[in-house]
Amino acid sequence: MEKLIITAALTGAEVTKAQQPNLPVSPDEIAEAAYECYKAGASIVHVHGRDAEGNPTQSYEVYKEIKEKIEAKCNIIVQPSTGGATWHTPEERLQPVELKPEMATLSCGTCNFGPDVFMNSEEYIEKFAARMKELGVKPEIEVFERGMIDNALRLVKKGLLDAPVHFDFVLGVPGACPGTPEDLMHMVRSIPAGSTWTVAGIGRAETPLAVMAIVLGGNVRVGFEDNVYYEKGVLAESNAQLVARIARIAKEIGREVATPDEARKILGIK
Ligand code: KMH
Ligand code: ZN
Repeated sequence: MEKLIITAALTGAEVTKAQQPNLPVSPDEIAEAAYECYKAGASIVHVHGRDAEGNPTQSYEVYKEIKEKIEAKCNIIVQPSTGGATWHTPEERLQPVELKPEMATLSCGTCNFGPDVFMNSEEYIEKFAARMKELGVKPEIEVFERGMIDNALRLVKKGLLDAPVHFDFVLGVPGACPGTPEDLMHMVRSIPAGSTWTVAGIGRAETPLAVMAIVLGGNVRVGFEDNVYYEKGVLAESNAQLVARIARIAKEIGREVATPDEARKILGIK
C-alpha cells in the first residue's frame, strides 16, 4: 500500500471565527496553520482566500500572498480552491489557477450546498479543466455526488484531464451525498483502477471515514473547512490537532504517512 497523503483543509469559505475562534483567515494565519499541519504530517494544504473583513475571496493577489507565505515556510503542496463560495462567479473562482500551483480543486458537478446551490455547469467544468491542463496544474476532482465521477471521466475521454485521476470524495455536505461508510464504499468502487482518492468527511463523518480510507488504501482530508470539532461538543484547538490525530491513527494501523515529496510522486506531480 502507498503511504498516506494527509490534506489539511484549513479555512474553507463557510466557517467563521465565531464558530471556530482559531480559524486561520489572514495570509499570515493561513501560512502558520499550514506549517503546523506540515509538521503534524500533512503533505497537502487545501486553501481558501479571505479578504480583510474575513469574507471569502478568490482574489489572485490574496492567493498569491498565501502561496508565497506558505512556500517560505515549508515544501507542502499548496492546493488552492477553485470552488470558492457558492456566490462567486466562475471567472472569480478560476483566478488562483493563474498562479500555476502544483494542484487545484475541480468540482465536477452541481449540487445543493446547505441552503445554497453549488453551480458547476459542463461548460465551466470544461473551461476550468482546460485552463488547468494548459498551465500544468494537477486537478483534484471534488466529488459531492456519485455522478460527478462520470463527469470527470468524460473529461478524460475529451482529452481535458489526464489519467490516472485523483478524486476527493466530499461526503456529508447537507444537501449532497451523506457521509456513511456505504456511501464511501460506493464511491471507491466506482472509480477506475489506478485512480487515487482521498476522503473529506464533513462534520461527525470526518474521523470514521478517515479511518476507512487509511485501511482501504485511500487518503485523508481533515481540517476546519470540513469539521471544527475534535469530538462531540468540543472544538478542535487547531487544524494541526486534527492532522496529528490522523497521523497517529495511521501509525497505529501500520500505514506510513507520506512527506510532500512522496505525495508528489504518488500523485504524479512533476
Ligand atoms: N465552498 C464550496 C462551495 C473547493 O474548494 O473546491 C466549494 C468548495 C470546493 O469548497
Ligand atoms: Zn474547499
